[in-house]
Amino acid sequence: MDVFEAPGTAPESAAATQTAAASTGAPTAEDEQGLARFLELIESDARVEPTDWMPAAYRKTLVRQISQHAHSEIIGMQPEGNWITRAPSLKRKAILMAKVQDEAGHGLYLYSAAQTLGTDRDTMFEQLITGKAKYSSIFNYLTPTWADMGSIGWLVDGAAICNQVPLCRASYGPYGRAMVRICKEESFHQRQGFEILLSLMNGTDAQRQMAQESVNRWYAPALMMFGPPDEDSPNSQQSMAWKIKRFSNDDLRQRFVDMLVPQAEILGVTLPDPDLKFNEETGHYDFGELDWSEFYEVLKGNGQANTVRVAKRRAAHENGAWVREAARAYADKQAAAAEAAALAANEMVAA
Ligand code: FAQ
Repeated sequence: MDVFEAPGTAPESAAATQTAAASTGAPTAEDEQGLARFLELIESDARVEPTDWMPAAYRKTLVRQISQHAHSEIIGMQPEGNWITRAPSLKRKAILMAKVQDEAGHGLYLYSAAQTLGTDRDTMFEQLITGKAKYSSIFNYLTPTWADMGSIGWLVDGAAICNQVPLCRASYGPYGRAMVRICKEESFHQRQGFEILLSLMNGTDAQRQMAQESVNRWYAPALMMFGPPDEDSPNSQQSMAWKIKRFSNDDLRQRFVDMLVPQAEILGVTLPDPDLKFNEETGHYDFGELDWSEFYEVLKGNGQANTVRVAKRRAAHENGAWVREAARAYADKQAAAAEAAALAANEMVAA
């Protein structure tokens, strides 16, 4: 095994080398010390911080996952943003606006965490608006009914919590710390979604039907948010060895299903899976096969809304150019004023 691979890594992902070492071909003494310290941090469940030595592949994996996560939050504002003007009451509108604003905030923490790894925000934005970057498959589904605001909160935020609570212990400090705040807000998001569905289920027949029809559409895509089955997940093993991910995609999916069943009973909705059944032996709910061809089609850009989601983000980015320019001009002006004041103060001292 190459010394620059973390324990348990697949040898074929030989990219686990520090940049400096890779450029000269041979690891330096500093790299070797850095690696030993890195492995110690991982093994002792301590945090890796931005100034610590880390393998280049660890850095790359983090940038990939954190930037995809940030993009998901930003694109994820659209399906619900679509309902802000049509929310059924002032109270619902205020809650939905607050939730969508939280998602913008999550995106910003996550972009900041990715920036600590040396990838600048403009590069990440560029990757998103040119369609090169991935974001969660779930946000390529449409939201034709108000009940979809309930399903997104209950199912999508519910899946996000199951996936993200373990990420609070991610080995990379800035990511884990960002996740703590994000998870607190996601818990509120999930409850508000549950409460929308509960209100509809306690309403008229038409409202109950609307809630059930929405759950029928969102259930399977929400289960796919955890990523492909473990045997088809190229990144899980390495990410778990590095303690970025703490559980496999299938383990988290199972937790999610186990969590949903009793909540669905309280709501009075039926989860759309005829194979869903409690297994006395395992103590978990067995569930039916998911249609993974749909997942891969969405990833390829052929989901219901891929084109419109990226186009909207690109337009928003371009329309906001003047704000970025104004902010930059203001910052330059402030910096010039501070420099002039410092110069004047120095001159006074010298006089
Ligand atoms: N969608 O080897 P793995 C939210 C890709 S929650 C699209 O298993 P990994 C809150 C994967 O990137 C949603 N692509 O990958 C909210 C990889 O491709 P790559 C965001 C997916 O990284 C709620 C390939 O498939 N949450 O935003 C998906 O070990 C409501 C092979 O997969 C996070 O991002 C997918 N669902 O595991 C906001 C959580 N799944 O990069 C608004 C952090 C997999 O090699 C409204 N991320 N792929 O080209 C993670 O935990 C992981 O990255 C996984 C994927 C679990 C998503």
